Amino acid sequence: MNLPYSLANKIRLSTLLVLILAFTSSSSGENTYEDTTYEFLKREYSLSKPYQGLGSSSSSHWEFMGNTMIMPENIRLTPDSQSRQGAVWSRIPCYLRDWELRLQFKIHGEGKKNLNGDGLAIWLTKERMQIGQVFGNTNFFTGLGVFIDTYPNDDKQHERTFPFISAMVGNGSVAYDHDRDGRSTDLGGCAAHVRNVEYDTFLLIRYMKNTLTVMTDIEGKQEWKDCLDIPGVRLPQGYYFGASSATGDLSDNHDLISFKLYELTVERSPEEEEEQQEITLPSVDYRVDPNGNTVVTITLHLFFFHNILQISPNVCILQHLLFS
Ligand SMILES: *[C@@H]1O[C@H](CO)[C@@H](O)[C@H](O)[C@H]1NC(C)=O
Ligand SMILES: [Ca+2]
Repeated sequence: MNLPYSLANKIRLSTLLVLILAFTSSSSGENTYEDTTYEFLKREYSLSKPYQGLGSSSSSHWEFMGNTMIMPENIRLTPDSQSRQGAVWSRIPCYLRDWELRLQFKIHGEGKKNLNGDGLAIWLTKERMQIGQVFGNTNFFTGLGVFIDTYPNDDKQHERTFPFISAMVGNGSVAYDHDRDGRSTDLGGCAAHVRNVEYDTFLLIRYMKNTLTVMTDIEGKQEWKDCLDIPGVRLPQGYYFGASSATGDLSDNHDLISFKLYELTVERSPEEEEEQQEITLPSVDYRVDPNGNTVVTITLHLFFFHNILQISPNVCILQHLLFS
């Protein structure tokens, strides 16, 4: 090849960036994470069999509403019948800075593919215990919503496969557009075949140092697979965890099996401490372009760049590939 020197260099640099992204995205999550954090299960924010912390007495840590039924093996947010809505909400506001939620759920029903709905949502919001149009919760919410959307309402473009997992940060004045599956507000996501599967299905939501990470374990392989990773997510303290679900003309059983919240211990600089205090309204530093996610992708390149030095085996492979 007879490329001008600077162009060749540019190509080499972008190859490097692409490779860095490829290597780090497959391994950085677990590697850097396990070295720097400690996990503690927070029982007051968790739910597991036989769901004793869930009830209508004010001493219980969780409350339920709508069509929710507490069964021996799961919490059924909706049964497989039309126009049902159910939710569970923590009574205790969350003041944890860094946390990880591991959720076991099961979505199943009689309907054939894409003749089922509507899905399940996980929340960390200012509002709680309000029935509404967003998977059984109120619209114009303030905080984080992670959606397992099982029905394509806006399927004209066919560019997404459903079920589709996405996330949104609301500030109270932005609507989730249900008819468009939240496309104008989502921060990205992934297709996830979670419905009517034989094996156990899990979702992981991690909020650590203002980065929101969502992973799935839905293929029966006992391993986490990346779904989305968004830096610069700012969530105030004192919001409530919840899970909700709704059916419409189409339906499914939406079962919550466990909701386990872990506190993560992360070292912070005094500046980072101060920054956290100042957050009063949820926001995201980098908005996703509705036609693609270039903005976030570029940010991820830079975000991961300094981490590469910690992953020495990968650096050796990179050097081998680029300079041999
Ligand atoms: C809420 O978010 C929207 C969209 O990001 C933004 O246009 C609006 O200014 C925000 N509202 C406040 C009060 O910050
Ligand atoms: Ca939908």
